[in-house]
Formats: sequence, C-alpha cells, structure tokens
Amino acid sequence: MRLRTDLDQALATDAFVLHYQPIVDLATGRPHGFEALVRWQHPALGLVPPLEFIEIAEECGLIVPLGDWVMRHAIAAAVSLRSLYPAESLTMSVNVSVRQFRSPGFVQRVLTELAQADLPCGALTVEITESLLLGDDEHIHADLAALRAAGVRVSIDDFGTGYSSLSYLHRVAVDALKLDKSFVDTIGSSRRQYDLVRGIVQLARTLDLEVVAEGIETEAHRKRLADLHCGYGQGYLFTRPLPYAAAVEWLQATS
Ligand code: G
Ligand code: G
Ligand code: MN
Ligand code: NA
Repeated sequence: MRLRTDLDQALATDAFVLHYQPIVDLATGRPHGFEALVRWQHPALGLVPPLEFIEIAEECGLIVPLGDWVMRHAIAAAVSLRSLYPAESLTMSVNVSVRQFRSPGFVQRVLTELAQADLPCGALTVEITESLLLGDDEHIHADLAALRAAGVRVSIDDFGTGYSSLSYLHRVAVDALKLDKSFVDTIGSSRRQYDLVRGIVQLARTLDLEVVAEGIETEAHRKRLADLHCGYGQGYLFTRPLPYAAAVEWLQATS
C-alpha cells in the first residue's frame, strides 16, 4: 500500500501540517478556541485529508509518533495564539485516537509537553471517541482521571453516533460533549431531531458538561442551537479549518 510506506517517510520529513477550526461561544459570537486538524502534504497527492490516512496510521502504529507530533504543534500554536490574544483565554482541542490514548506513557507525554511549552493544562482539550469508553478498562479510566486531575479537559467527539450506551456517562467523568454534525444537519427540518438535541443539551447541563455543536453551516442552525442554550459551536458558518496565519486573521476580524 503506497500511503503506508509514504507515511513513514512523511514523519521523518515533517510533511504534516495542522489546520485550525474555530470554536465559537454561541451566546456572544466570540472565539472560544480552536480544534487542530492534521493534513498531510504529500509530494505527489497534494494535501491529503485525515480520513485517508489516520486509520492507516492506527493500523501500523504510526499514530503514536504522529499523534505526538500533532500534540506538540497544537500546543505550540495555542501558546502563540494566546499570546497574540491574551484577553480571549483561547483553548486548543486535539483529536486523540484510541491506539494513541492507549499507548504507554501517553498522559505523561501530554503533561510534559504542556509543562515545557508553559501552556496551562486547562487550555488543552483532548477529544476522544465513545469507542475508547467501551468496556470497562481500568487503565483508560485511570488515565482520563489523571489528565483531568492535572486540569486537562476531556471531550467526547462525535457524541451520539457511537455504539456505546449512555451508561458510561455516569462512570466516566468528562468535561464536554461534541454533538455530532448529523444532529445539527436536520435540526431545522425535523421536529423530533430538534427535540432530541434539546434533550441532549438539557442532559449535558444536568451533568455539568459543556456542549459544542459541530457542523453549523447556516444562521438557522446557529440560532436554534443558541436558543437551546447550547454553549459552543463549530462549522462552516464561522469558517472552515484554516492554516495558522489565516486563523490569526480570523481572530483579528472576530475578537
Ligand atoms: O479535518 P477533517 O474534517 O477532514 O477531519 C476528519 C476527521 O479526521 C475528523 O473526524 C477528525 O477527528 C480526524 N482528525 C483530524 N485530525 C486528527 C488528528 O490529529 N488525530 C486524529 N486521531 N484524528 C484526527
Ligand atoms: O470528527 P471531528 O469532529 O474531529 O471532525 C471534524 C471535521 O468536521 C473536520 O474535518 C472539519 O473539516 C469538518 N467540519 C467542520 N465543520 C463542518 C461543517 O460545517 N460542515 C461540514 N460538512 N464539515 C465540517
Ligand atoms: Mn474532533
Ligand atoms: Na466530530
């Protein structure tokens, strides 16, 4: 498989780049933070989106060094964005795949990066998926607790689309849910979907969890979610994921 052999080389040659998609406070319209999203600058294929290589990287184990690369660069970007806009208390969200999270020493590596970069732990959100919480793995629970004890925030990505049951919410302490785009898409056209989203937002409030709605593409989506007191949102209505310099310009225009 071509991509797999190229991936090794890509790590050695620093051929990855992060784009940053803003997360917006829906009540005020102000920037809350960014989600770091990796792309691969392939010499022949151009900019390769993560869906085409993250799974391969997981299968061959390269996700661990790649994930470390993403974490280090996202933390560095958070430090510089926060120093450019000190009043905004910007956060940085980083996607962490299951194999990466389970790799020995993951929590310690994250905490060491934060300390070396001098980024407050509370400025980092780790996005995990429901699949990490399937089963009852004590190591995972202990690692999540250790991250949160240090002040790192934990968010459940693609919330509502996994196969796991809601029962994990009472066992696993997390800070936020990212409401999957599929809920947002039909919030304006389906009354049942609207009611379901309202229920999820209420559930989150009861459990003291923040909600970030993904895939907000229209003003109608934004307004409905803001009316339901969904705290935060992300989507093409605000902007697509941006290269670092464009993210700075977006902040300048928005903050
Ligand atoms: O940016 P884009 O919409 O193409 O991202 C597609 C998917 O790739 C998203 O589900 C996102 O979670 C995942 N992804 C993006 N960057 C990373 C990363 O650095 N690590 C992991 N594990 N997944 C990522
Ligand atoms: O699974 P995860 O939440 O990490 O996925 C984030 C992905 O969703 C990014 O790749 C980003 O490009 C994509 N995305 C973000 N906002 C929108 C949107 O408004 N519409 C669509 N179609 N995709 C979006
Ligand atoms: Mn994500
Ligand atoms: Na998602």
